[in-house]
Amino acid sequence: MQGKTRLDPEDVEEVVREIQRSLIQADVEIDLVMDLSDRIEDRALNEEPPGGTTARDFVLRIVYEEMVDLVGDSTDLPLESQTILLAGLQGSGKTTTAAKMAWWFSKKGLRPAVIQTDTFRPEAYDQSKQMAERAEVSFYGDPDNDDPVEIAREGLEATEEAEVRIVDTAGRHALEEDLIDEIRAIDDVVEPDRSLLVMDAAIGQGAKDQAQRFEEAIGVDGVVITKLDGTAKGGGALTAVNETDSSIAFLGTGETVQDVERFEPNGFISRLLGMGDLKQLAERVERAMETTDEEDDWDPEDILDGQFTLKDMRHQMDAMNKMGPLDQVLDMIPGLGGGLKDQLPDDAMDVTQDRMRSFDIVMDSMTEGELENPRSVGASQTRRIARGSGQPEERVQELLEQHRMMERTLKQFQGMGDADMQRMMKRMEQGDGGGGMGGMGGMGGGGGPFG
Ligand SMILES: Nc1nc2c(ncn2[C@@H]2O[C@H](COP(=O)(O)OP(=O)(O)OP(=O)(O)O)[C@@H](O)[C@H]2O)c(=O)[nH]1
Ligand SMILES: [Mg+2]
Repeated sequence: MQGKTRLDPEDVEEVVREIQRSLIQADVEIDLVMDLSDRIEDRALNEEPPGGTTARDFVLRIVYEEMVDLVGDSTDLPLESQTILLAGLQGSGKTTTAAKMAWWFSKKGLRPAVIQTDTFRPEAYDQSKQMAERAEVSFYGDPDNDDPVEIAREGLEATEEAEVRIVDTAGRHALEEDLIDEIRAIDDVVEPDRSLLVMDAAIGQGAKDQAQRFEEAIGVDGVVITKLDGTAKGGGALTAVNETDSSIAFLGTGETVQDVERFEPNGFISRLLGMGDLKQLAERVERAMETTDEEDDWDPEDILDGQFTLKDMRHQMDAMNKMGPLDQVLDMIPGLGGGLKDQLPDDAMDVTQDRMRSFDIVMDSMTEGELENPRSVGASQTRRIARGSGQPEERVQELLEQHRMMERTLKQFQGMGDADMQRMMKRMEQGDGGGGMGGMGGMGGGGGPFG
């Protein structure tokens, strides 16, 4: 469609078919997919493109608007005192999500507490307590009490000083009547401001029944989709959103308490359609930068107008590490997700992380002057550094070569105006490979640590 100004039905049909394929692959329910494609087709063929818009832009906009309509906005979550009840199937990720959400609220400046009412699974108490510790939030549970309703009541009293109270419940199948009665009783005692249904991204067609029953029992205000770091795209959960007339609140993207994101339609849509997710990547970069040690006043901006030293490179490597496993980060880069990455051997990511660690060890054996001015490292210094760090000389050379490569990439960014930057991002987004790995130069050092 590129370059065309008029739409013909075959073009539209082809676009619609491609979207259908992506969505069905992402587990979106067929009915939802069909409704969506009808609407896209109808609008694309009957609406008048505004003057000056190309056919491609016009269709993209319709697709985007309809997708936003399908996935909805994120669940409204005011940053104020509130009680949140979590429900869901066994193993869907409730306990993990409780700690993650508590961590998230604490980062927003609120005092959270997790209340664990699972008396069903013996390990639940310890698991929950440990995760709350990791999230550095208050915790209430009572391993000696086997009445979840009583624990909930006592928990609310015990955590009175907390602002956001997150009540975790035992996993249950919505079709088991006694468990549904139990969560109803907890719901009555807790009187939550919102109840969230936690769902594994891999949930497929089962989502519908489950969602209906939980909706009847406690009323669902929002959905949390977990395990989006796996291969499942979470499209099944959209059925639950549709069924409960609710919205998505959070996304879980890993096992640690920080692996949580507030739902945001843009990123989720790109993920469903199999495009990279620039916005999310940007957020991760930002978060990683926030937690980077501030022991010396390192400013990433300096790199762009000054020298790029080994110290800068080390900071970049640290920041990359904090963003999470490299394969996850790569997944979010447009044009890489599912493409190039899949061609890498399975252990390629581990190897590169090992490599980054060994670079770190090498740098520990370098002098301040060498770190500031890596070009001063000659053959004799290389030998000394290798001996000092217990690494082979080739590793030291590799590090220096890596640094030169990153420096070269960064040179290209220097003097680049905002407009150029945006153009480059756009090109990456369109996935024509123009950016690809090289595009990472800005944050990771083009092609850099990935070998
Ligand atoms: N990779 C990944 N694993 C997750 C995520 N969320 C949870 N898990 C894992 O999934 C498993 C189940 O998570 P839990 O939080 O215990 O699930 P639950 O719903 O509390 O389980 P029950 O209390 O037994 O019903 C654990 O091994 C978690 O580490 C996620 O977003 N990504
Ligand atoms: Mg649990």
